[in-house]
Amino acid sequence: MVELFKEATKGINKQTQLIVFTFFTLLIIALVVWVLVKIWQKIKPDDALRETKKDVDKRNLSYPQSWYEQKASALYIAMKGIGTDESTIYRTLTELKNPDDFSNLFIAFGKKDGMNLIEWLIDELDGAEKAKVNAILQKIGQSI
Ligand SMILES: [Ca+2]
Repeated sequence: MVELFKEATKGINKQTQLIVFTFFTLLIIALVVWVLVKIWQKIKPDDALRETKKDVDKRNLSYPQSWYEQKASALYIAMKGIGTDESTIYRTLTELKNPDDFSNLFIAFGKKDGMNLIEWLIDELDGAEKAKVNAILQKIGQSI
C-alpha cells in the first residue's frame, strides 16, 4: 500500500506527500474507531433490559406474547428513519394496562440499532411529545 501511495504521489514534493499520507492515515484510524464504536453499541450489555427481564410478572400480561412482538415492530417502524409517527407511539402506549405490559413491550423491543425502547423514545420525541408519552405512562406508574 505504501508502494502504491508512493507511485500515486510521484512528482509531488516530499512535504506534500507527508501531509497527504498523514491525512489518509488519520482518516483510516477515524474510520476504524467509528466501526469499533458501532460494533460496541450493538453488543454492549444493556443493564436496564436485563433488570426488566428479571422483574416482569408474566401472569399480569394483558395480551398474548405475539401482541408485544408486533407492537415492538410497529414502534420501530414508527420511529426509524426520517420523521416520527407519534400517533402510533401514543396509541400503542395507551393500550398498555399495567407495568408488566410496559416491561414486556420493552423486552420485546430489545435493542434496535444499539438502543432500547426508552432510549429510542427519548431520542425521537421533542419535549412536548415526551410530556405526552409520560402523561400516558403515568396511568400505569411508568415514565421515560
Ligand atoms: Ca425517526
